[in-house]
Amino acid sequence: MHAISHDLIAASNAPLLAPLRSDYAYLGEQLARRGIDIDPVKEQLKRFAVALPSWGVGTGGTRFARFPGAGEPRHVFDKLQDCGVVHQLARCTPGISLHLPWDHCSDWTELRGQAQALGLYFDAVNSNTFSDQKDQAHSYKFGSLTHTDAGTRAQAVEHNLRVIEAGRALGSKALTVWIGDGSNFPGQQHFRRAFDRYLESARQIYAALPDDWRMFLEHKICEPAFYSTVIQDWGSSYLAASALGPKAQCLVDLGHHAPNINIELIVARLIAAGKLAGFHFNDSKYGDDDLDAGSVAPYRLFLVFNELVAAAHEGVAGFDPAYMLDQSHNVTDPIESLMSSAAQVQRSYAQALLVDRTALDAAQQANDALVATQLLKKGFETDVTPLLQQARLEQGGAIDLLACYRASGYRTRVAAERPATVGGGGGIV
Ligand code: PSV
Ligand code: MN
Repeated sequence: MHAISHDLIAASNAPLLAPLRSDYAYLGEQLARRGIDIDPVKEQLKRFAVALPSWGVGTGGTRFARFPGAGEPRHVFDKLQDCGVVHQLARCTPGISLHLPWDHCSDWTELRGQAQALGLYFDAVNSNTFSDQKDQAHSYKFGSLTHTDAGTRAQAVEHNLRVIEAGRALGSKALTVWIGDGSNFPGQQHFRRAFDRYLESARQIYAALPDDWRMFLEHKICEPAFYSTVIQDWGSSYLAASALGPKAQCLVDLGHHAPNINIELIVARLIAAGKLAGFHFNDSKYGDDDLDAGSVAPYRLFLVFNELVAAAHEGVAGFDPAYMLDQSHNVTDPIESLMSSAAQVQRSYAQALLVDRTALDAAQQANDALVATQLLKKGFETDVTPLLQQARLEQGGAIDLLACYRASGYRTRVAAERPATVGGGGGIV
């Protein structure tokens, strides 16, 4: 069932075992000097999981072009198989987040069974009302849940209800709603009325949530609407989530903010308000670039995790964020990007776990800015690679993700079975 043989993983790990043993022991020694026991940190890392976006295993694109890679997944079962490879080697990505109707499937039970056989489960389900589907009665060109036309809004609500149904069959526990609704011209949209229409639609979706589900509201400052969006920032998201009720929370996609915004501060605010749903991890230089997590600004990712670890450490009530990657892979093999991004997110978590919280509290209390900031740097600058590798090894994963994956020849193998899709229409999705 598993796409990569255990023998191959073992063969790839074999020459790295002795060096890892000594690197892990040395890191253990260094941490012990800081009063940190390495093994419990490793156990925490083993419990860490970040979900994979089903759309992330296909090559992305830009509005200019898409350059498809070899052996791209043809349907949701192929996507599952690729996600299975990522998890087999990285051992921290057991959840998959589907997007409907992109991942349409006629038999959810079969899909669920297939996922289980690969050791995977279904994380939050996402509803797509930002593009038109074949045969749909009303167009989303001018919006979906907030459209001026009641029939279009009803169609978008109905779609979300169907996504919840699919999610129930799959065992998901959350619905993520991101809408592209907004405007391209000043004056095009009545801001307050559009937000009211959003609430009216969202309430109907909220009412259909099973008791043990959450609804994740994802904000985004712009794109595809470039003048205004209805749920443009965490403030709008928070207002909506508060109006809806306790099951509604705010999802933070790292690429969906104004440049230079202090994301970790937003995260802290949402935690304090009990409204942090979770994350879509990716990285950016300019806008919603959807680059690999931590590839541009790893310190920012660490600072986000610093807030998360602090909240867990302080036992903030109800704190239970969902972690997911949301990236677009234009020039890399998506499996390689997803594996390394998952490890990067896990790395930030590990670094944040190493921050001396007692000393940080004291430095903050004493207004010792330099010591406080150095305490964070100490966590960030610790090379936690042996910790990540040892955690993966003990769970049956690969010490060197990239080398093992490339040695497996997986991409070449599936390329023979999956004909390349023709590149044509652009469009980042
Ligand atoms: C929108 O940019 C977004 O971040 C949302 O999460 C979508 O569901 C996803 O990307 C895919 O387009
Ligand atoms: Mn997103």
